[in-house]
Order: sequence, then structure tokens, then C-alpha cells
Amino acid sequence: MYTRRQLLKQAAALGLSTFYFKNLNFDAVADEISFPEKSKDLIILSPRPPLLETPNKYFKKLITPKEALFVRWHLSGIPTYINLDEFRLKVSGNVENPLELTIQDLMTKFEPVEYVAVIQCAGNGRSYVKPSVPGAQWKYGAMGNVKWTGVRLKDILNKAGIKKGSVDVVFNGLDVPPMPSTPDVVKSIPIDELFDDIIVAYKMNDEPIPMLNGFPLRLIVPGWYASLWIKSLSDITVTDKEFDGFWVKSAYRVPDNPCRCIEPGETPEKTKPVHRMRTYSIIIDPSDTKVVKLGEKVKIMGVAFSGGYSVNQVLVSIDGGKSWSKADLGKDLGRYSWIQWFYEFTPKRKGEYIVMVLAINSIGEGQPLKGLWNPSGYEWNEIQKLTIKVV
Ligand SMILES: Nc1nc2c(c(=O)[nH]1)N[C@H]1C(S)=C(S)[C@@H](COP(=O)(O)O)O[C@H]1N2
Ligand SMILES: [Mo]
Repeated sequence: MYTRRQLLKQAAALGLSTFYFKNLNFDAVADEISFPEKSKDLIILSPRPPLLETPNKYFKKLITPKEALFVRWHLSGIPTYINLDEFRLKVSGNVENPLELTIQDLMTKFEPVEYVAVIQCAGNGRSYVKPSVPGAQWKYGAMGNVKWTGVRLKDILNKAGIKKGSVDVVFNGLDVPPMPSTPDVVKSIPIDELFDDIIVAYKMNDEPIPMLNGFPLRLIVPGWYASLWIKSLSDITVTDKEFDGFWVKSAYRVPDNPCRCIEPGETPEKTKPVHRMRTYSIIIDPSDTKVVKLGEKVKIMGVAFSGGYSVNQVLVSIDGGKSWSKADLGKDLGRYSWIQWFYEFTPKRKGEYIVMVLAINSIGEGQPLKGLWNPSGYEWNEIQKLTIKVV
């Protein structure tokens, strides 16, 4: 056994802040609650399990600061203390050589990979779904744009040696259900759908991942919705038959048809798991209806992204969709990052201007004028509208 001091030293040697040995306090009354490592102005949708939404103002930055990134856990039994001396990432199941890797193994024995990628909950924007659906009523704050550093899942699996006839790779984290009857959050990806850029990350924005965002390791599936990005990842299991856990078989599924949508109120006949993100653009500034004086210049900015394809065109309309012009695009940080867009105009008349934004990715995927409905309000990407009142 190590003493606390030795553990802290070891963590410091790995560049992991001593902060992670603090306990998180979730038992306080809701309005007194504050979450370690997180800004006080995050919007608390639920204190336990924590659902914290990022206020709009943070999205003016190209990279979302770690203290402002949203938080979403399904189970109240979230990890609050992790002993890095004992922590191992276990790789087992249908493999030649089962592995037990320390954080240090991952940092020193594998090639590091880094990129900026949008993390977005499949339920982002759910509060705007019409007609409304149950589930966390996120505005646009269940997303962020973050730099991730880690090692390729493929390299880990190659080291373990996947046996012939393998079907799924299953991911489990350190969080536990409050009661045995509640299904644990375990997710899977079919072997055939794995791609090289999936990583097991140990850093977020060049620092250890905050506890609430999945310290010490989390899966990053860039371009895909975050439901699969298992936090505090501790177990990778290769299976020789299809994995049928609750969170894959029954939750986070969309209608299995080309639009992944159905008529409101209907139940889909067949469903499939939520995977690649839809193209999306969001107006960040102004964040709501704005009043300006005639002759005053109006500046609008926002972000746009798409599931693994660069957004190379953002179109803005100021007349409710009758005509569209190109917005200026910001710095390109790669196809998994969001890109900032900027547009300005000087109103020539008094009255209301209806601003709309449409992103189009490199394979021509855009956004719908009317949101594509499904019973859980996943993948919402309806073209947003904002009113500028000119007086
Ligand atoms: N272990 C674990 N990982 C998880 C979840 C969870 O409940 N447990 N929730 C998933 C969902 S639905 C989302 S949207 C993201 C949220 O990541 P964040 O809290 O870092 O923003 O984590 C994913 N990974
Ligand atoms: Mo999510």
C-alpha cells in the first residue's frame, strides 16, 4: 500500500494533478451545491446524477475550457475517488493476451495521438424539440469543443490480439448503478465499425481529464455522439457474440430509416444505435432576440460541425430563409472540431429581421428546416431562427 503522500507524488510525476484525490460533494442541498473543477455558472439540470449545462457565453471561444464543459452521468454512483496506483485498464474477452494497463503504460508504451473534437450529447437541443419529448431538457449547452490526447483503441486491441470471430467491443466505466436492478452504463461498438481515430484519452485540453468528465481515461469516438464516449473507462471486452446490454439494446436508439425520424407520436418499427453526428450550426452571439438601432451594424457569430466531415460552407439568411449568403469561417482545426462562423450586416429598414443559419459539410449534408422527430429527441439539428428587431 502506498501512503497518500506517495500517491500524490506518483500522480505529480505523471503530470496528474493532486486534485483528483479530493472527494466530490454531492450530498449538499441543490442550490448550495458546487462541483469541484467546474465553473459556478454551469446550469444544474440535476445535481445527482450530475447534469450540468454549459452557458452559451463559453462557446464564443474556439476551445471550451475544461471548467465549463458540460457534464452528464446516467447513474448516481459516479466515481469520486480514484487511486491511480491501483487503477488498471483491463482488456479481456475474445483476445489472445488479456491486458491490464496502468496510466503510465498508456502514456509511455503507445504512440500518443491528439486532435480537437466536438463532444455532444445525442440529446443536445432537446428542449427545442417540437412536439416535446421526455428526457434532460438541454438547450444548446450539452456540447463543447475540446482537445483530446490519448492512444489509439486499435493499438491497444492489436496488443491484446483480437481472436477470429469477434463481434463487438464493449466498454465499461467505473460508475455503478445505485441499485442492482438498475442496468450499468455499458456500451459497445461492432468490430466492423471501429475506425483508426477512436482513442482512449488521458488528457483533455492538455491537462488530466476532470473527474466529472471521466478521469482518468475516457473513450473518444470523434464524429459520433458522446453517449458512446465511456467515461472513467476501466474495462474493454471483446465479445464473440452481439452484446445486448440495456444501454445498447434499449436506450440511445433512433428509427432505423434514412432520416432516422418518424411522425410525432408514432413508435418506430425498427431502431438502431445513435452513432454519427448530424450537421449542426448554432448561433452563439447574440444568444437571443436583439434590439438594434437603424444604421447600427449587427454582428452574428456561431459554431458549426458535422460528424467527422469538415463543414466547408455556412450560409446565413436575414430574411427568414428567402435568400442566403456565405458567412466567413474561422480557423480550421480539422474535421472533428467545430468551426466558428461570422456574419455582419447593416439593416436598411426598421422592423424584424429573421436570422437563420445553415451548415453544409464536405459530403453535402445540411440541416432540415423542420426538425426530424424521434421519441427521445436525439440528433436534433433543426435550422435555428433568431430575431433582430430594428428600431
Ligand atoms: N461511464 C459513463 N460514461 C458516459 C456516461 C455515463 O453515464 N457513464 N454518459 C455518456 C453520455 S450520454 C454523455 S452525453 C457523455 C457526457 O460526457 P461529459 O460528462 O464529459 O460531458 O458521457 C458519456 N459517457
Ligand atoms: Mo448523452
